[in-house]
Amino acid sequence: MSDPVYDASHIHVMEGLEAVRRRPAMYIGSTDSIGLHHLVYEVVDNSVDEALAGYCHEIEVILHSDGSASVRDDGRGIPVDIHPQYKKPALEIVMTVLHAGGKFDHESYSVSGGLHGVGVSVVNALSQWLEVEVSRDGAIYRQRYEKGKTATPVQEVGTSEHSGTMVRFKPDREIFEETSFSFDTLSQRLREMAFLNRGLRISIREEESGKEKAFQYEGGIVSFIEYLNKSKEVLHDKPIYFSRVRNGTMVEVAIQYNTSYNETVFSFANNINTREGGTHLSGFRAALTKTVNDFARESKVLKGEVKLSGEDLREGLSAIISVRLPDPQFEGQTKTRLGNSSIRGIVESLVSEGMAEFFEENPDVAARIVEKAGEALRAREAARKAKELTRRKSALSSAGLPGKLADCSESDPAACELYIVEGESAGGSAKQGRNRHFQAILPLRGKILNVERARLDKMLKNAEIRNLITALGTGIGEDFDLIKARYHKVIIMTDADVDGSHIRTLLLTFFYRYMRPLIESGYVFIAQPPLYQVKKGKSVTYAYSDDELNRQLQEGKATVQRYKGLGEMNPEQLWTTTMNPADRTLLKVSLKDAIEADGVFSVLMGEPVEPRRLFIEAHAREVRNLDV
Ligand code: 0RA
Repeated sequence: MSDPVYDASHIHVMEGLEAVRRRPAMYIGSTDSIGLHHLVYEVVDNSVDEALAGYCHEIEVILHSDGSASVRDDGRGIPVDIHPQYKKPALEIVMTVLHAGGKFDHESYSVSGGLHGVGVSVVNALSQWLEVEVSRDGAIYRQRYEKGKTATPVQEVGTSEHSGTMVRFKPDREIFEETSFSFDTLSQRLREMAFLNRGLRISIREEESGKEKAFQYEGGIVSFIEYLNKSKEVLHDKPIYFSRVRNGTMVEVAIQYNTSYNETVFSFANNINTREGGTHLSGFRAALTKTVNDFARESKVLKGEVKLSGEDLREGLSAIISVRLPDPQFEGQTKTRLGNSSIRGIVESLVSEGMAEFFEENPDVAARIVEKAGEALRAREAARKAKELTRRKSALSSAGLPGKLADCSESDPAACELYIVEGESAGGSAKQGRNRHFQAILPLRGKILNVERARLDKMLKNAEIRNLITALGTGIGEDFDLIKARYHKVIIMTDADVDGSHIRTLLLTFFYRYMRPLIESGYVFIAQPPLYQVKKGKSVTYAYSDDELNRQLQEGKATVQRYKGLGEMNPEQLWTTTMNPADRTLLKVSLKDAIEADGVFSVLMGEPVEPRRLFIEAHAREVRNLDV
């Protein structure tokens, strides 16, 4: 230890990791729950790199009861031989020197990085303790560190016929505001990793709860697309797939159109989800538009000189774009936009080639995509005209309210309520029973259009929808203006049967898709009409659930009438049970998570019947806590 060169480098090493502890956010983004989970991703990324090099086939993550997490892989194992420059085992260098985490041979195709890729030494620096176990060359080696500092030397502790690396660490409470790992958050990311790395098996287990999951997809990103489209009706059974390499950049693409009108596109660069897009995504879009237009022109599927726009091609598009490149530059607010400018051209050219080849071999699929995009083009054109028309109409007529609307006399929207009532007869009772000072009634005839399946142009042709839009006064979509809302309570009142719940879902879907701020502002409610009338002699009470009915029946002899619909109640009963603010119950519709809700609506309202039925069955008993 008298070698001064060694001592100098030793001091340098310690300074490096001290810097990480002083400013952790510089290395992992934050010290909240998000930063905490990055620790696991960082270690997993290193194992995934080993898989990309072709040596690792399985990664196992365990959340231990003591608050530590371990990541085990069956790769080559981190080398343990003495590093000539540092005169220490390579393992110790990898764990304690900043940015020494990568492979020493730089030609290797190391692709993780970017957001993470800071090196496993950063995880070490931010851990109360970290233990690593390497199986290599017939032996097992172990080393322990505390707050990034070597606690024990590399020791040979046994023999093994296998190779691999196991890293176990406990995040330091002095650094992190939050130190408990979320099984679900990690599962989500690990599943994504498994999709992006075909064949790689990644499992996760939580000791405390016994929960475990394993992900392995022989189809890679093709399986990813199938997963995204599982509750959708697809336009072509076999996803479009290709993978091509140029100038050290690999591009892998999977595309499958579905019959919905929404777009689901995920792009990745070196396994990092580039939520803000970037050059690879714009190259992909340019290529998609170009090849589909080329095919449309040459095959004459579309007549005349039609030019499909990128927007036309987005309807019903599900796609995964995964690129791997040597030196990714991440930009943007959350450092999730790929900035390398040379990638745009490479991706555009490779995707054009891949798509053209696929279209040549599958002209029927290409034709279906062109037809769908052609429909989108026509619908967009029609919607533009229809919107202009409704705009002009409302500008002309000053009153212009639908004839079916029984409006209230109060003019302050904050005090006004609009009841949307299923059926003309219930609508009639509601009109008579209401307090006309602040309660307005809009009866709806039968089922309104299924807005999830209908495009804007078709929707605007539907009289019930137009009445609803005019009555609310806000406009829709990008024209929506909350200030113009004529009522601050919009109450859906439907029968307590299957049709009623269907109409309620249709209305909620409409609000969610075209008037989302109305839900976000807490303006949308669901009325709770009683299910039963209970008569005991002269006294009449109502039961709003089976439990309530049973309770009331235990208290004495009674005759029970089951309400099959709102129409069976007279105006006064409707007022007493469902509309009188003094006694009624209203459920407020809330929007917990837009993405989750999006999924719920696709499941509920998309074409395929099976997933929809399952959802309704599973949630039918939870209507009282309905969260959209
Ligand atoms: C440096 C060099 C080699 C492998 C690794 C690091 C390596 C690192 C990690 C981190 C987690 N799992 C890992 N597996 C391997 C190549 C060693 C060789 O050439 O044999």
